[in-house]
Amino acid sequence: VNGIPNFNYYWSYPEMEEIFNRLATDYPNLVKLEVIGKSYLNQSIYGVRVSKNQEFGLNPIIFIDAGTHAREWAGIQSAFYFLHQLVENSTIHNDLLDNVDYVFVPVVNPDGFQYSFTEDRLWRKNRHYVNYTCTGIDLNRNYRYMWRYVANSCSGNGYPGVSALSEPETAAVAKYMESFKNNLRLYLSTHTYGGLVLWPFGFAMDIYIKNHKEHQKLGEKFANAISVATGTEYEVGNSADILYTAYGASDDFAIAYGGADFAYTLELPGGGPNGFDYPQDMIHDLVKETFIGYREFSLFIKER
Ligand code: ING
Ligand code: ZN
Repeated sequence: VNGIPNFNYYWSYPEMEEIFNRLATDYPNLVKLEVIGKSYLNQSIYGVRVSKNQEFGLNPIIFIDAGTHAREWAGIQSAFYFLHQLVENSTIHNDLLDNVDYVFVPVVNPDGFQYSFTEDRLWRKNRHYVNYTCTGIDLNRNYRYMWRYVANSCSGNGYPGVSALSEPETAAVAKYMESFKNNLRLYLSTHTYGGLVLWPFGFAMDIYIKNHKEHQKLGEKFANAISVATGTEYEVGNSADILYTAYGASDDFAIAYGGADFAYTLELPGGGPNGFDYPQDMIHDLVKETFIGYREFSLFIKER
């Protein structure tokens, strides 16, 4: 079962859609596939729920998304591998499915992803046409908590849009996430690149989430497990402190509106000439490595 699907190359969006559908058909007792909304260009955005229970959400929920930013392909593969392992190797990973339910949104921004696949490898935002000079809203500046119209023109990479949740992609994820509010314990947003485990809040340098010590400790569990297994190092810390401040990011939203107790933005290691081009023949090792870290998150949620 390992190796199907093949993690040695970057999949196109149609290929991913095929895999979603196959997982749902092949594992009806484990997987529920739903279209949670449509992108600006009317593509389906998928939610994939994984649970051993027929009734979803009796257990604590881990919500994982990826592909918020178009060019961050390795993050998508990593979330996909986690999903694939839980479903297709469910016997081996039985411990991770006991008492924990999972929600995946593997590609938040399919329009941007496809554009980065075919037109501009380094595209980040969605494909919302704003005016003749400019296209695209940064979806990770468009969430509702502490959303600000920062003086950042639409041509910039961090353009937050005209209002919070103005974009169909963020609106879909927000609504979907809020539907799990009562049981959402951990939110993970997978990005690239930098080798960082970032915890909230991102909107200011001196405002930490109240359980920040626990965030730091759990983040270090992820980082240490990977470091011991492969030697890859992650830095763990507050996003504003160790990276930069950002208004309207999804992890802050997950805490403020999603009911999550824990939230992280993961920046997987960089690779290739521009950092976003993690070499295809190394993706399989990368996703196996990140799975070792995800496992720690699961065990923590399960045992707490
Ligand atoms: N990095 C994140 C970004 O949206 C981030 C980092 C997340 C900063 C949350 C602050 C808060 O800019 C990437 N690679 O997108
Ligand atoms: Zn990103």
